[in-house]
Amino acid sequence: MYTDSELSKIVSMFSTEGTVSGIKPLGPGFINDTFIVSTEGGPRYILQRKNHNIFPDVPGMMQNILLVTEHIKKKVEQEGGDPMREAMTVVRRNPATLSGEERESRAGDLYYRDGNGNFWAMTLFIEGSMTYEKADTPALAYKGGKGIGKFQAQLSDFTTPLNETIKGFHNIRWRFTQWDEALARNAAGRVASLSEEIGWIESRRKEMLDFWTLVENGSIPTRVTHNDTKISNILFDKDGEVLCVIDLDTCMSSTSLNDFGDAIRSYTNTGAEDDRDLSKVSMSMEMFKAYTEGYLSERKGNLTESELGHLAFSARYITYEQVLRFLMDYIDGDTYYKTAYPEHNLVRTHAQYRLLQSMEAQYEDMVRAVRELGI
Ligand code: GN1
Ligand code: MG
Repeated sequence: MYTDSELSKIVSMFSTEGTVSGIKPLGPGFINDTFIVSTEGGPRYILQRKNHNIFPDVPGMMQNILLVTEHIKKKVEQEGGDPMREAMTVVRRNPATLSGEERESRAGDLYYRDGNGNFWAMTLFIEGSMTYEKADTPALAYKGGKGIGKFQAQLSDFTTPLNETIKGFHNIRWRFTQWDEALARNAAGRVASLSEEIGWIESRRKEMLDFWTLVENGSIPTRVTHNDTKISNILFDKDGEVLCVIDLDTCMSSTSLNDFGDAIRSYTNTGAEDDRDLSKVSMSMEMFKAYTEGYLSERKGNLTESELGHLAFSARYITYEQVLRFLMDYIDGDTYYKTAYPEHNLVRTHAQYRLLQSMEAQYEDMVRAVRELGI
């Protein structure tokens, strides 16, 4: 925990306008710590402690975010939009606070490293914006889908190679390597009590690897994607229109299917990601259709046959991967995700598994819906 005066000092490292009048925690992120900074006579800002245990190369990550946001801003300008509202703005360091070493280093003015070794970064807060934890109407799911479709379109001609901020993030082959190691390590001594849950993962190992082989052999293309498209990572305006996509920490080269699948995992869930009441958890076909329609309204003509043909499967893939990641973290003793109580990762595992089962049960309908909407 940081005291108010420590946080004020951190804020003073950045090029802010006005006089800082408050720094308050914001949002339920699982990885980073986020604060909103208010000023008198200036705008509001978002300050984040970037979790460097999870993102080993924060400078590389900040470089990605700068490049991507600058590219999107250019696109927004060309379309006559407002680049300050329809893209995130990275706030650089206050030049007067930069040491010679920071000045020389890669992306050195995009973050501040404090005395505890923690990395901090700042962006502008977009006034009049809001986020949702849940998509309550198909209209919102449609707009969310359109927002991610537009984001992918804006980045479709982005060619600068991006740093891989988390190794093998949605690469299930790499996830299985980590999984096998976690089982062998049995760090928290929980493996013996989890034979049923481990069976859920093992029984689907082959079909998931078969899918990923198509990415590895180039049948499914790789593009610049967001990779963490849950609804809370989108800013909407007061009328429910998408302003921009936020949380660009995992923006890198991957398949467009991962963005689609992760969004479906989030938008269509009738329950919460960590619902204890499994009877509330299922995939809403209505939300699936709405999101897909919004997404395809922006991307239809730009996806390959193989992408279109695997959209429905990608929802199963990412939800399966999420079951694996929550369970693996539980097996590891809860070292990755923030947890609110001791069994939290196990509860998340069960809730996401129920969602996966619901997708599997409705799979034929999902495939049919994509086909109809994709024509
Ligand atoms: C994390 O950072 P946040 O809270 O938006 C995670 C995602 C998971 C998600 C589950 C870098 O997202 O991959 O899908 O939690 N991000 C990272 O809610 O691991
Ligand atoms: Mg994130």
